[in-house]
Amino acid sequence: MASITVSKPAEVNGDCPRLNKKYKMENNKVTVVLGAQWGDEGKGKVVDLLAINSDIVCRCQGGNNAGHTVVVDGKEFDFHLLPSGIINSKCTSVIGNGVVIHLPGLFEELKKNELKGMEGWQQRLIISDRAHLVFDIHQQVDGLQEAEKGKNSLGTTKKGIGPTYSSKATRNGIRIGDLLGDFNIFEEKFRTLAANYERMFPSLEVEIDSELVRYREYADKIRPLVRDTVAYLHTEIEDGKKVLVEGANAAMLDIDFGTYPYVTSSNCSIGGVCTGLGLPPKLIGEVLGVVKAYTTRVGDGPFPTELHDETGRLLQDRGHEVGVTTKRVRRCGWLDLVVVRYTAMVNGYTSLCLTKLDILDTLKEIKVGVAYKSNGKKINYFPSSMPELSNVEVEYITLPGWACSTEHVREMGNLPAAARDYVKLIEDFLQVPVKYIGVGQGRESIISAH
Ligand code: 2SA
Ligand code: GDP
Ligand code: MG
Repeated sequence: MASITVSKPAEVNGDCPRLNKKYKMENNKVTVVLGAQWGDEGKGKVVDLLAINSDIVCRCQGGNNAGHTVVVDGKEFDFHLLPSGIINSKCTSVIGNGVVIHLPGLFEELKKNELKGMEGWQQRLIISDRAHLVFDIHQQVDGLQEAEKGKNSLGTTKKGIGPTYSSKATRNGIRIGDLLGDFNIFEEKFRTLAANYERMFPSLEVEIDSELVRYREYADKIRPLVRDTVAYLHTEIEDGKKVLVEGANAAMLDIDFGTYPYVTSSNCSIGGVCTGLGLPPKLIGEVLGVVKAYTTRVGDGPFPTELHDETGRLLQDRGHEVGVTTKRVRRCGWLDLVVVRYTAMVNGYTSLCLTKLDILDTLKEIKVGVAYKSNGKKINYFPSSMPELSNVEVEYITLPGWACSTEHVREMGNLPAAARDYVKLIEDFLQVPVKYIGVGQGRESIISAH
């Protein structure tokens, strides 16, 4: 019998130099920045820093619930829908298909930043035609749903995020592409959406006709910015362009892996990068987890290491822990490594950026949560049940503080020994290297640790 030789299907692994274009593309991987806790870890600052070596910065999920702060030369910018790379004049910014866009909010944000000196965004902002629109009705519904829940409310930002992703999932959503197509079809879809919501919430006030007039104007304003971002990104990656992805919110707010139902309505972990931009997993390169040196949470839901004492207030004051979007005071607590180990499992961080180390400068002792006990027994999983998570007992390690300023430190070797020990504990526990350490708000306030 003749023997058949089966050669190794190298092309399948993408490592076949014969397929030159594909080979090159798969060696140009995308860098991802993700929040490793409950948000507000300082992702904006990290993205601004990495944007220096990037050509394209993308948002892949969430909407203007996010609030990302960038401080350059003492000037503070806050971004909600715009990628934080937008202030870098050599970067193109992409708002991907997974993002939900409130057009009035987007134009307000652009105007506000123009007044702060941002120029030329028209040439470097690209918006996906597949992204869903957040209407004012969605925002009203968000508020009404929260009010209906009463004491069980989630503490949403009331930016319409949940209702818009609900419309997307029930296939009643309206996309940017619909707005730019036949306006009669858009109008019909909008009237259906409004009628559905009016049936569900009789107190809802929708000025349908004036809203349609307004959206006809938005269509003209947005048209030059819209394109198929999937094809765009793949072509650019193939051409060797460096792509950076800016996660919004954070893994513990992820609709699947977060503290459900006290979560946002998108996948804020690594999966959202693939679905929100149309990028296959093999194009994902470095995944940088942004970890605040303590923990904060804004909105409701369990928070095992929360501090209701003087130390909690100190973290809140020194860290200026106030919501960038809603101005709500953020709840504060010790660093919870059980949380970060869990999000590291889900996200596969290749390195970490530890932010706001300087906020701990005045503490004599610092605690770190390292294990949970549930019903008196140590557990090796992260509870999915909120009653269980609310009742876990946290085991802490206590470390001495460094009790001096780290604000002006720019090299790892110049950090006080106790601060280096703090960083080492985090690395050892998570088995992920800390690549950057934040010691202040400004772009320059960073230590490259490796
Ligand atoms: P939503 O509005 O439906 O996404 O709210 C659901 C939960 O997600 C939380 N969430 C956030 N948590 C931290 N930071 C966020 N961005 C803003 C900021 C928040 C602000 O940067 O400070 O200004 O309040 C953000 N966005 C959503 C939210 O609190 C709910 O718990
Ligand atoms: P994001 O949502 O993850 O981008 O974070 P936010 O912008 O909502 O909140 C982080 C806050 O901490 C902002 O005010 C930042 O300017 C600030 N920040 C970021 N990194 C540092 C740091 O290393 N030290 C200090 N003191 N502030 C920082
Ligand atoms: Mg934020």
